[in-house]
Amino acid sequence: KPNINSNIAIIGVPLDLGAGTRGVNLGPDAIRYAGVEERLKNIGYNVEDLGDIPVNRSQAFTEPNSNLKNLNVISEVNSLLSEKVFSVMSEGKFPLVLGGDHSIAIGTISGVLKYKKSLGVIWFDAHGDINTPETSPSGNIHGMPVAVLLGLGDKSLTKIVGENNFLKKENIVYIGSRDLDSGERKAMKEQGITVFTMHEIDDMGIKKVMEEAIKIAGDNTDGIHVSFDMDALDPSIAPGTGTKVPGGMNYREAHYALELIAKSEKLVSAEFVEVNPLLDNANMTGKAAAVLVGSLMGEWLI
Ligand code: Z70
Ligand code: MN
Ligand code: MN
Ligand code: MN
Repeated sequence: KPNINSNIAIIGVPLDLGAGTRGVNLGPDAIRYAGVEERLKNIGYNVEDLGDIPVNRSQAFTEPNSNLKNLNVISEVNSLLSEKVFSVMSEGKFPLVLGGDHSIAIGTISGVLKYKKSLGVIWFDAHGDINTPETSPSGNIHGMPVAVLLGLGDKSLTKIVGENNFLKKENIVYIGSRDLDSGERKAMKEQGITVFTMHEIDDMGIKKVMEEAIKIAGDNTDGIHVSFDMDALDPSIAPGTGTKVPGGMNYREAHYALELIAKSEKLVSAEFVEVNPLLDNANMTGKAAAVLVGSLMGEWLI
């Protein structure tokens, strides 16, 4: 297997308060029941499941018309997650975070950034997740984590990342985009962020796209983090997600993309998010996530 940290710590984050649709809080268990821990052990990893970050739902839905819905609970969960990820990395372990809605990337990636100052991020998603409270059409914070990680947005979220700790715009790359808000397109253009939409995957092929993405995230950085939103996949193979967008990555493209990241030997952390068992078909999407984790960790590089 490729040279990836052989000690994995699984962290579940049963948070759905950043999404507009309920149910991704059930995602961590759906991926667990799909056998992710067994799979990793079979490849040869030492795996320990640290359980879930607590989510206090009694404080939720107090301001339904806010442009930062459930900000208080989401800030609290992400602060706890950030500390947990940092402590896991400090102990020499690989954090594998299971979501949950994509707002948890604020906690995961800020935690990794405390340990790896210059981090590259590969963001698989149909969406841009780079809205600010000013540009967001929904007020759903899962549409905002990239902005927060770059230092834009509400102070109570950017402070979790920390003033001198923000992600650098030249170190993030998107793959699979096909549903971007106009404010997001503007932000991406202004910041000069590399975006491989489905057009580039069709045009260049997934191999060439990944070679360039791995260069952007991996050259001159301390490692690569993979943030994988299950809606990057075509809804026909991942129906259990809240914001389905047709024309996504197919099964083999996704597996091959993650295998190339494994092969780069630069992977330091990962998260799989937006699995919604309430919208799924017999845990198809939870299983897809568990199998994709295997590919990312080098299951087929033998
Ligand atoms: C839209 C918004 C979104 C999912 C991200 C969608 C956000 N851009 N939805 N991931 N599943 O509300 O900001
Ligand atoms: Mn949404
Ligand atoms: Mn997302
Ligand atoms: Mn998405």
